[in-house]
Amino acid sequence: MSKTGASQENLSTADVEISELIEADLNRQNTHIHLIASENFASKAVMEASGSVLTNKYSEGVPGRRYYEGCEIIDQIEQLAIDRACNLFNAEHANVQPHSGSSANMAAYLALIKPGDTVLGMSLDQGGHLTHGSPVNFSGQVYNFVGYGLDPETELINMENVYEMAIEHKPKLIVAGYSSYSQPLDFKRFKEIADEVGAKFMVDAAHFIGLVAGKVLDNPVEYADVVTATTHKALRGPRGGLILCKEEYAKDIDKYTFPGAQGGPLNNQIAAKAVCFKEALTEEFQQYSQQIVNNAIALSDSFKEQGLRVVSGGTTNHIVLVDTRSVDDDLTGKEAGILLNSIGITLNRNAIPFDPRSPFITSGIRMGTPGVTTCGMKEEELRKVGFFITEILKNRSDEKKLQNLENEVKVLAKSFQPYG
Ligand code: DSN
Repeated sequence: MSKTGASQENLSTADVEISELIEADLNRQNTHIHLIASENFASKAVMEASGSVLTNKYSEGVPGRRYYEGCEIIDQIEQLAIDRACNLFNAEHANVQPHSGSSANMAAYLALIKPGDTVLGMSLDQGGHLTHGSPVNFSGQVYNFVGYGLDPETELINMENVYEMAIEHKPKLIVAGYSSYSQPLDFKRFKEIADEVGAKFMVDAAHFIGLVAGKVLDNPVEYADVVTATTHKALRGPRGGLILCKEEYAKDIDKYTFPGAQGGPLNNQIAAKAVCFKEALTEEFQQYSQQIVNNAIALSDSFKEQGLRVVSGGTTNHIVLVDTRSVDDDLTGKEAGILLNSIGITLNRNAIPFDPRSPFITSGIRMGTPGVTTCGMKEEELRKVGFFITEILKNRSDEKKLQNLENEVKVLAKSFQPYG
């Protein structure tokens, strides 16, 4: 039995290379401090469902209306996942089939707008996501995206600016949501603006849906026509996507998920999503979600106390974005990320708003607290992590100091292993 709880009995003889590489990544997960904001550690129950025999079944269609025979059990599993998702998010309808957040966004766009339509979304370089109109993504090629960003002074979304852009560009759809923004979204105001210009309103909640499930952030389902999400970030489920919507969009969302954007659903992942929704319906999950935010605030405060600049002035969710130029002008996000990973702290380089460097180099590092919170870290540990990161970056030419810091990072990581 592997330490993951999944049997490697067959794999270790059938495919030694893959088996050993899985064990190697388990070791990496157990020996680093993980601060990638979009990652988390799924429970063994979730992983058992994900690694189950359900991977063998085709079930194109929706529960009760399939193109394949033999879906009686799959129907029950998918219906359970749908019912739990609706219950968890107080949604009128859920589609649990999207393979990813990008597939979910593709299906939502197909259901809500036509190719060539104008969409107002947050620019990638200001904190949005690739699927919010980046020219290298289908979204930017198929639709006419116009990007709103942050106020250069406050580094906050300026709703007056969103309003002016909506009046000017008359979008058919307004998208709220981010992959690196740490402040609240004013769903009510977004919806008012969408109504005034005759646009539909969609929220891409992939990053923060777990905090919505944990009742720490406002629920966008109350305001948006469609909410898309992933299940593997703060929600702590398997890799996958999810769409929640008002009943009037249910048929179109189902139709444009399959056959519009995808073929057969991944039934093993759908079962694992159902398990994750059950876990997220507990009081323990609400405490976990609150701890994620408390931990992010502690990390952000620790950076500020040590003189580093936290973008947007701090955090109110799970994300902390630091301007690496506040360590020194020459330090790039790329250099910082690579160095920190070599010492045992894994995070990602990230563009900061108005970043003069390219997206591959950047002037920022993005951190998130869902993973370390799953591992049991609290505010005290996050302040320590903030201290380690700052010291590593400030002393990056001092081999001796770096070696001492690496030893301290290892000790801390060992006490908070995801699968120890
Ligand atoms: N690329 C993911 C992230 O890291 O935020 C979102 O899809």
